[in-house]
Amino acid sequence: MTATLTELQLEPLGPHFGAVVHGLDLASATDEEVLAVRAALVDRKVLFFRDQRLDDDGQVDLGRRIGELTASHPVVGGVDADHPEVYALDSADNGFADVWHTDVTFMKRPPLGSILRAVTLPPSGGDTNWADAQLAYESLTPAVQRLVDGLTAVHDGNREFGYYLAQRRGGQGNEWDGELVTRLDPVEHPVIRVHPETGRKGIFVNPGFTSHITGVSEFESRAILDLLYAHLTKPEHIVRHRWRTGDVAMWDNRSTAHYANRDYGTQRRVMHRITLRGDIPIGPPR
Ligand SMILES: O=C(O)CCC(=O)C(=O)O
Ligand SMILES: [Fe+2]
Repeated sequence: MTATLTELQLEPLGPHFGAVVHGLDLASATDEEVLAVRAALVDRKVLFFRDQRLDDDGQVDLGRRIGELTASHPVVGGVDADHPEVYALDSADNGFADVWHTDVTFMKRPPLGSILRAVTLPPSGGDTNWADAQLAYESLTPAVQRLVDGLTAVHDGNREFGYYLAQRRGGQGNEWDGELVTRLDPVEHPVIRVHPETGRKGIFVNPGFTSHITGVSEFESRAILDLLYAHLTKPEHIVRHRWRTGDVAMWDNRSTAHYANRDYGTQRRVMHRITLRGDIPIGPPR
């Protein structure tokens, strides 16, 4: 039997990065279409699907067809008892993401990818931006690439999420990678990550969770991180999405960072996310 290669209708959002997938209903996609989406995810790094009709169950079902789901978050429980995999970001509950970050890099195995659905949107504002961490690495000069290639950084989730452990769940924690997380111990990851599927290198530090680079002075760490962040978030490396209800975004969390604009005042904005289980980040060979 010959395998059929399903062609998606992809509208690229730039020469390298981001695409809108047209003509695909995620709730009724065929296995071939799901495989094609999985391949496009690695290639375009962030995909957008308009006019979808997913609810929480549909979002979870879709995620399970693409990969293995994690719990909602290492320390934040699911949106309700029936959906322990769904993480809700609700502006009415202090759910904001207006710091550049890659999801959950403060754990040993950060997610492979995330699937985000717009549930309630403000009349305007609340756009989300993604940065292409591979394009950003590749557009550094070779001398700076050599400097950062061998570095390791510490990621610490306590600044953003320590209070959940301290207050919200009475120190109970949540489950991640089959273990109950009752403390957020800092973890180390390579500053430059080699993508496990393509071998491409990308910047894998982020202002949300990276605390410092190891083996250099605090001053050097700050300066190197600031250089990498300023470079990562150059407009050439960004796509920006203006949400409509029903939209779904899917990103490769191994090769991108993202930022949700907080420019809608006291209006409500609610987003539901699921994350796909990832692997331990690997750096370039020494
Ligand atoms: O609210 C958004 O647009 C993005 C939130 C976020 O950082 C995430 O879902 O991982
Ligand atoms: Fe995020």
